Amino acid sequence: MMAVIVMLSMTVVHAATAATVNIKDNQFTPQSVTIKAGDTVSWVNQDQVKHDVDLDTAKSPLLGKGETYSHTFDKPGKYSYDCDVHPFMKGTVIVQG
Ligand SMILES: [Cu+2]
Repeated sequence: MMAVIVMLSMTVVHAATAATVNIKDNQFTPQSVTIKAGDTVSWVNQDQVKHDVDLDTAKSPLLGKGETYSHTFDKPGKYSYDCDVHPFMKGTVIVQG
């Protein structure tokens, strides 16, 4: 029973997250992701230092190592974001209609 629940929840997570951006070595990788409206992007911090994801419309908390932040983009457009701690860290999410 437990295994069934785990498999189901994994399926849901996989379907919901269209793109994963790794935060490593003070970089967002990949730097640009393209998704469809309604899709979710997840950022995973793999660095020892804390980072955040600052979109114009939303902002993550400071993420420690291994922590994830997810955001769903409902409207098409080009969304630029950066890390408040390291303003040179920049990324883009392109949302297609
Ligand atoms: Cu940072």
